[in-house]
Amino acid sequence: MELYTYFRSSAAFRVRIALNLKGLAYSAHTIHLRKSEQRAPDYLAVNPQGLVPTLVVDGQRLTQSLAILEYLEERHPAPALLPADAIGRARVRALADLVACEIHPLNNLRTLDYLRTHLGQDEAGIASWYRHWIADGLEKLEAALTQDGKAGTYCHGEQPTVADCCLVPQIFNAQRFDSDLSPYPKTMRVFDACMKLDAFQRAQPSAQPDAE
Ligand SMILES: N[C@@H](CCC(=O)N[C@@H](CS)C(=O)NCC(=O)O)C(=O)O
Repeated sequence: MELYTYFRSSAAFRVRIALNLKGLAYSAHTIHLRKSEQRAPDYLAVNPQGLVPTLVVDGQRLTQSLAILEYLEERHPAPALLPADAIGRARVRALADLVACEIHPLNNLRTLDYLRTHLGQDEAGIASWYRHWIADGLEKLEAALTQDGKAGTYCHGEQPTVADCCLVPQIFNAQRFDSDLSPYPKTMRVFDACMKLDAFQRAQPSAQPDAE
């Protein structure tokens, strides 16, 4: 498998974690988002959305990190990253969506660039926007992790799931923008437990070949 990735991309980070947890080897093609390589014709021919990640499997190009995680789960079911029961799967997918659909798009590179270039925001304004949406989302994630007693060492019980694949990169983003994470003790306990695992360590930005 080939993964188009960028060290700081949290969506690519999700896929790197899942590949590592499942013990799947891949070769990395790095796309430098800050140099706008995602919009170069060569890469648009791979992924017309101009986003990372893209996973190439047997010549087929897969896009959208959550769809890629679902593909990996179907094709390589062990170790499972979704629970065995349907209610559990819905809970895990909801946690993953909370991060990937509610928090991440608001703080994506192109969103921040639009604030900067079209709406005249300076770096302080952008950081304020970023931290606002992190706090809004993590408050809801903390409530979701604590309210039903189904979180354990990880987001759902005692095995990492796709929810953890989404949570950990989001916390890295929050830390990069100096967000206050003290109001989210359960979330941070899960984050700390994940980061004890080799699969998460190897997937983190500083461990990537294009790390700066
Ligand atoms: N929903 C997409 C989001 C992908 C995405 O936004 N990737 C970011 C990096 S985390 C990107 O490529 N941004 C480039 C840009 O905004 O121009 C997914 O989950 O794969």
